Amino acid sequence: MSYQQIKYQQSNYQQVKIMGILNVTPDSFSDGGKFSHFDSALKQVESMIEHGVDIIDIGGESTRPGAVDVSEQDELTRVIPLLKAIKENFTVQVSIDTSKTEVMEQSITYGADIINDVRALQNEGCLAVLAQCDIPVCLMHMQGMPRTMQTKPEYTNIITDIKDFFNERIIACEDAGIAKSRLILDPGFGFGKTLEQNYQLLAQLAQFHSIGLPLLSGTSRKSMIGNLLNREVTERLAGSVTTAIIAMQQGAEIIRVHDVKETVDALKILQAVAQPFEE
Ligand code: 9MG
Repeated sequence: MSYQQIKYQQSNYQQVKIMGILNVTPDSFSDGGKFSHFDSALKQVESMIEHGVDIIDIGGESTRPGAVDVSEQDELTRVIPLLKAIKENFTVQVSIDTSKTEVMEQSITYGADIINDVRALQNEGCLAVLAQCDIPVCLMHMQGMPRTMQTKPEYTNIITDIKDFFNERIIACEDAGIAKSRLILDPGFGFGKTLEQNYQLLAQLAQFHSIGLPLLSGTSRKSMIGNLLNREVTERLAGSVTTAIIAMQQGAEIIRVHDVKETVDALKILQAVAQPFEE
């Protein structure tokens, strides 16, 4: 089903969850490292909760195009104290955006609710770590690696290529002892995709429902918005909310965003028009 074919979505959008982004890297691409300090990060969490966030996604490694690798120790230092503080002070769900086994292990120990891995558990040891617990895990598609992924992304058919990747990762998870029911799939907007490919993916996101797992969509403030609209990162709110709405209409269940308040407002409007009305 393509976006053009969707007239009235069956969903009433009650299942949609908003995931708020909390980057704790000095070079986080759209907040310029503003929340790299502990106290301001906690204030940001408080504000996102006030505005209706469901999940906070903490990331200690920048995955923006061209980003350099971060050491395990640096990532642990950025992520774990914050995870502990959120768990001590709030009841919100916390997702940890990491591809490192040690960060996954410690995060699980300190109460992480979801592991969000942009490398889809392909790093050595990750499958085994996740097999030892029972929390959900998001498997994201990426062509290449962050340093080089935008060089020349190529697909035979972007939808079927990504579906093949998901099916291969689902089998790898099941073989390692991770139940399929724990998995969330994410096509990875901006991760090894051209501008046109990103919009093709967004238009056809609903195609991935045939795999039978929840979908996560993350377009917030990305270049696919900035390059189409010719907008700097600080001017991408309208584009971010619009792409979030389209993802929800395509049935995505988790929407990863910077602008929680505005996205929650948009979701409430979708929910209101999805209510049955008397004729
Ligand atoms: C960490 N991160 C950055 N962008 C992302 C996206 O689109 N999806 C997921 N799951 N994680 C992302």
